[in-house]
Order: sequence, then structure tokens, then C-alpha cells
Amino acid sequence: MAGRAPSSHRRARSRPGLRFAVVAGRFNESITKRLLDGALHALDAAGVAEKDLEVHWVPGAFELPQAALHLARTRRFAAIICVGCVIRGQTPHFDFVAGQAAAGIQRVGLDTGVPTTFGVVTALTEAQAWERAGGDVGNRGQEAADAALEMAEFAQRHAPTARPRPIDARPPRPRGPAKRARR
Ligand code: INI
Repeated sequence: MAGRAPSSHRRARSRPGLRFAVVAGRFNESITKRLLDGALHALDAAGVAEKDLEVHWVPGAFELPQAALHLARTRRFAAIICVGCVIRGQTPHFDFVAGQAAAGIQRVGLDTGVPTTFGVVTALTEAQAWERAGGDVGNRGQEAADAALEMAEFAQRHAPTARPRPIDARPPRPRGPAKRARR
């Protein structure tokens, strides 16, 4: 399934003051550095100031969700971008690392409500990985940052405001001068 992220969405401009974190896996570091560059480029293009941005490194893709969860729980970030690179080897190790990274990253977003996006290249060969790290097939880090910008905006727009009234609750009493009881 080769392809680029759909380009129909106008690149989001971040609201001033929204903070973002990027978590990057060191495994296959020469590739993940390119993914990180792509993510930073997208955030910069959207107007995210350097002071509103943190980058954290972890050993590999398997650790991305753990670090993202710690960061999400601080409630300091509008969104978290995870970048990593998993390349299939001779054993089923790839499936565990890639699968757990994907499931864990999704869970962080769902459990905390902090948008957490998937900029992890999962490739059968190193050449395929390079193609997705700024080569012919795009840059998964940049795409994950664009997704984070869009989801941060979405989350801000739909943030809970007042406590919702239960559906079966009585409607509020009309305000105004209290009626005198008739004698
Ligand atoms: N981590 C990766 O990010 N990419 C890989 O391709 C990879 N492989 O192939 O093993 C990988 N393994 C390390 C893993 O992410 C953990 O850091 C390690 O298992 C310790 O928990």
C-alpha cells in the first residue's frame, strides 16, 4: 500500500501557544532523524514556535507509546507526534514491535484524549524505509505532524465546555420575578 497522505486538506496553521511534543525512536536512527526533520518542518511551517516544541528520544518504536503516555498525562501538549522506523528482518520480531507501537500509540490518544499520531515507517526493506523518510513516497514524520496539527485543532474546537445536562433532567426553571402565590 504505497501512497502519499491526501493533500486536499489545507495545511493547518497552529493557534499561538499550543504546545507539541515529538517522540522519536533511536532504532534505525539515520532514518528516524529524517522523519523527525519532516515533523519539525511541518510544525515550523504551521507557525509553531520553538519554545512550544519538545523533542524526546527513546530506544525504539516499542517505547514510543510509553513515552507518549507520560507526556500526554502532563496535559502540557495539544498533540504528540511519534516517529520511528521498523524494518522487517528474518524473524517475527517486526510484527510485535510494529504492531505494539501502532496499537499503543492509538491507545494513548484514546485513553488520554490528547491526539497522538503515528509517524512510524514499517517497511520490508531499508530502501522502502528511505522512500518514506523524505524520498519518493513522502515523509511519514511530516505527515504525522500535519495530522497532529489538524487533530489538535479538532480537539480544541470540540473541547468539553460546561458539564452536559443529563437527557432526562428537568429543563431549567425560567428566570424572572418569582410569582406570588394567590390567596
Ligand atoms: N525497534 C525499532 O524501532 N525498529 C526496529 O526495526 C526494531 N527491530 O527490528 O528490532 C526495533 N526493536 C527494538 C524495540 O523497539 C525495543 O526498543 C526493544 O525491544 C526494547 O524494548
